[in-house]
Amino acid sequence: MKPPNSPRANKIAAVLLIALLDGCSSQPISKNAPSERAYSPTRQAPPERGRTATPDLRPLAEPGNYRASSVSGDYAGYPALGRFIDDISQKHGFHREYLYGLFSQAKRKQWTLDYLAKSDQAMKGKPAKGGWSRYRAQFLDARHIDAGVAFWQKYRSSLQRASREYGVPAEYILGILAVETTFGGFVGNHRVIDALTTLAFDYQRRGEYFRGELENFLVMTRAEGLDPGKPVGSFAGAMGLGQFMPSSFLQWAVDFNGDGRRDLWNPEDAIGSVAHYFAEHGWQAGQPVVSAASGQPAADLETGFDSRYSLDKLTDAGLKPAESCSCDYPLSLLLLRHHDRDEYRLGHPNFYVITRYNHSTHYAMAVHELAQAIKSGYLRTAGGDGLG
Ligand SMILES: [Ca+2]
Repeated sequence: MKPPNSPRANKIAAVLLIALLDGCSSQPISKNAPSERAYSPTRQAPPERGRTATPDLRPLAEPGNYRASSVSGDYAGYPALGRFIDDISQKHGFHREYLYGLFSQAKRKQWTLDYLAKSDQAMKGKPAKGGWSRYRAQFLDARHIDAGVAFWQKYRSSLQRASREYGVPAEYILGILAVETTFGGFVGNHRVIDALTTLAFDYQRRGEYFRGELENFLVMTRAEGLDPGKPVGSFAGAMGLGQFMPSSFLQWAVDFNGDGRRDLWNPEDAIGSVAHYFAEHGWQAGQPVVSAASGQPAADLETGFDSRYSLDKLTDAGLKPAESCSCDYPLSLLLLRHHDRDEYRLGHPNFYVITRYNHSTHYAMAVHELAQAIKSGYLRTAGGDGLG
């Protein structure tokens, strides 16, 4: 584990995680703190079946060797956890003894709580001057771009198939995987059970959201035959190359390599899952993402990925699109603050789709710019073979 006070890790994590924490409950992703190696979950032999404690339908085995008559350890005596266990054992048919045993091993991550308390405070207020320059510099570099080109070469056929089936260009799938984990180089090193239990029961501001994710995590691990004590991810519980939260896994992960499992740590499944996520959130094939604009808009115009203006309104306010646009849909006005100037751009509906992955203008802009840079690099190495 890298030191949790690593400045770079903190900076990135702050921006990305707070976007998650402020987002709606469908938001899938958070940036992890870096890990030293990727986790590859291994499927366990299912434990024996046939327990007869209750006569209801319990077709799924409970992976991992967990059993206790009450919760001990860090989470002993948490009434909210007791209610949670009651709820999900009724709702999903988990044995209480299994959950008591599992949560007896869950660790309360004080570092995460301290870190979030500081980050919540630091993220208040308007974007700072130079904010975009600093954020961009963390991702738009040779390390991310070269890794993207190499990943494209290695998984060319899967990327081609995902683009064809879901209508999402390969470079945007790669942009996500680059920003999230540098293509699996940093998939997180926090046990997901610890991360989610801590945030579910000790982080009041988003406790309800994380209790939902904890429930989904238990449903996911049981369905996949994974010991819930094993997977690691970000300190918010996001997993795999694309940093899917458990709710996103259940809704949008796909088995893209056809081995019968949805595996967030498998590059091909990650490619298909990201493309599927974009398609389901309204990606429009062949449509623009961001366009440049010149001029200085009136000061009272709100900016950000969730602002919505007609092209006429923006033109009246003093902005000139760099290219002609027959945009008959709302555009968002994006403010990017460099060290020495402010820049405005126009976000098209596909830009908004990227923010469904992480509710942040900077995040989506970094994905877009990395997508373009990786595509240019790939085309150069392809020697004129074209995309695919
Ligand atoms: Ca698979």
